[in-house]
Amino acid sequence: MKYDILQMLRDRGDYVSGEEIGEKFNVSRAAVWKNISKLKAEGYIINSVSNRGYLLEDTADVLNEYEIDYDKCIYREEVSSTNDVAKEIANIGCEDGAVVVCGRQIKGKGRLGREWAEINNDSIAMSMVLHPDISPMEAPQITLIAGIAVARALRNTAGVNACIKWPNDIVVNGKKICGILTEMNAEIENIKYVVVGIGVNVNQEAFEGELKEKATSLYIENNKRYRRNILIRGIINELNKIYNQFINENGFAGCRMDYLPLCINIGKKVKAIYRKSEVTGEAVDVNENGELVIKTQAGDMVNIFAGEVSIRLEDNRYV
Ligand code: BT5
Repeated sequence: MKYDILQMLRDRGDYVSGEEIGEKFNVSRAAVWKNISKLKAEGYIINSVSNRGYLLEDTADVLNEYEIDYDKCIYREEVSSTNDVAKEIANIGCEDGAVVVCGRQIKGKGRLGREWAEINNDSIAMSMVLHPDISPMEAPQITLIAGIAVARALRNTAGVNACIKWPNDIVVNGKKICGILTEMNAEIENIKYVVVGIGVNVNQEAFEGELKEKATSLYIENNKRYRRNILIRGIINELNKIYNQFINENGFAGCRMDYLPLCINIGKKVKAIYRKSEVTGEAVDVNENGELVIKTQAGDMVNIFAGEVSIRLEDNRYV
């Protein structure tokens, strides 16, 4: 009911009297008022003026399942990590493409036990559950295609020059705006499910500590606030599209041409660190398996399957 009233106010774009709303939904004016109060408690800004009724100020960045408008979305106000909630629902059994979104994330995870900064209704944490019929060896490719989806969604909805830093960072003007964490539940030959977790910096005005130098947000880039539900819908649409392409058109090989133009490593001097070994050279390709190909100074081609990659700057520093 409350969302029907919300839709009515949104469609009208002007004051609507409590009487008219009550008549439309066949409820008392007190019931209308109660529903309006619930909407206000969710964060919607609704002006009420006696004799005129209610007016929706449609500027609030409210996040809920109604706003995200995706039939396989689960919204939670607060979670430790959306990836953990997604794993819980995947363990019980859920559809391909189910998405968990939250308002606050208090124990966000990066790779290898690292942390993702706390989220407090100012940015996006979301996780999608997928059941790809691929080998566990190929699962890291899901991170790469998720990168394509996020970069495209940020370009289309916010107009930023989002690029992918292999394998899992989305960067704008050299700073990280999004990180992707792919986790899976698998047996040796067979994947039960994959969870793709995506964290996007949206409305943060500044970052503290080590993130000051490294991180950016859409607000910092464009000096403008964004509505998270629009970005989330954009990411879900792009992710579903590229995932279908991945499944139906030859895996990552069929998405590689979509990936390469977005990848900022290519042609740059890089240093790759995987476990304890280090390779330096020029990044020349991301091959059909999704591996970063580095040409060393000695002329050897080394394929990097996973790990950290830093890009060398003019002054010999790596970022
Ligand atoms: C990642 O790991 O970049 C993956 C981050 C995935 C976060 C999402 S949020 C939704 C879902 N639920 C989760 O619990 N996780 C996923 P990694 O490449 O290891 O990078 C982690 C590093 O990024 C940290 O050590 C920081 O240096 C940096 N970092 C942390 N928070 C950041 C932020 N908000 N913006 C930019 N950089 C950040």
